[in-house]
Amino acid sequence: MKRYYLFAAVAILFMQKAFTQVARFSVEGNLCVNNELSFVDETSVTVTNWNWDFGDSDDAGSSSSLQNPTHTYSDTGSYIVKLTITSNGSTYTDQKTIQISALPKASFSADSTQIQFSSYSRVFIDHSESFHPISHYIWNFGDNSSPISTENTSTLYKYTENGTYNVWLKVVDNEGCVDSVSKIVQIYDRFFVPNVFTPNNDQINDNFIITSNGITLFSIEIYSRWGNLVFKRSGHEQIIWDGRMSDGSLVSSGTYFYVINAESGDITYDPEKGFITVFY
Ligand SMILES: [Ca+2]
Repeated sequence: MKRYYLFAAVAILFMQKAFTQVARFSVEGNLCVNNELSFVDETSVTVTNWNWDFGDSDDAGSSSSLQNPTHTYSDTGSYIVKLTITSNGSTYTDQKTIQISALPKASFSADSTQIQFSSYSRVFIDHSESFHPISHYIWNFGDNSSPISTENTSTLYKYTENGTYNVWLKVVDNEGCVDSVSKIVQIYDRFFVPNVFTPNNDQINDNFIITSNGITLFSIEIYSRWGNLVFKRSGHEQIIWDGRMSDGSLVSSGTYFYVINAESGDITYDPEKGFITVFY
C-alpha cells in the first residue's frame, strides 16, 4: 500500500515537471495603437538570455533582448509575440497572440437645442467613434470645476457666468484605449428682454429695449398676433424698438411675438422666443 502511494507521488511530480512551462510572460497595458505596452518576463528559472519578437517585423524595434521590454504597435492587427529564453544551455519559448485595436476618436458638440441661447446651460453630446464600445466619458468644462466622469453619451452642464471656455472630452473604450479632444465653447450673457412697454411718448417706458452684454450680434423680429412682421432689426449690445412699424405708424395695443436670433459666427443657437405686450 505504501509503495503505491510513493509511486503515485513520483508520477504526479514527473507530470508536473513535464507540463510546467518554463518560459512565461505577460503583457501589461491597453492593447491599442500607439500605446506603450510592457512585456513582463515571468520565467521562474535562471535565465541567461532573453529574446523577444513582437511580431511586427516591418517596424524597427520589433525585437528586444531586455528582460522586461516595452513596445508600441503603430498599426492595428493581430500579432504573435514570442519570448525565447536560454537557461542552462537550453532554450524555451512562450508565445501569445495579441490583438491591437484602433484608438477611439473623440468628438463632441455643445448644443443649445431646447435651451434658449442666452442660457448658461449647454448640452454636451458625444460624437466619438470607436472600435470597442466606449465605457465612459470624462468632461472637463474648462471653468475650474472638477472633471465629470459619466457613462452617458450626453451631459447637461450649466456655467455660472458668461465667458469663453476650453472644454475637453476624454473617451475611454472598454479596452482602456483613450482619446481626447477640446473645443472652445462660448457662453453668452443673458439677454434682458422686457415683457411690456408703453410707446405713448410720456417718457416712461416708451421703448422696447433688448440688451445683451455686447459680445453677441443678434437680430429680432416682432410679429403681430396675426403673424405679420411689424419690426425687424439687427444689433450689437442693444436693440431699441419704439413701437413703430416700417411706415412710421405705431402698432396697436396688444400682445406681440418676438424671435431673437444670435449671430455669433461658428455657434448655432436655437432662437429665443417670447411675448411683449404693448399698451398706451
Ligand atoms: Ca410710456
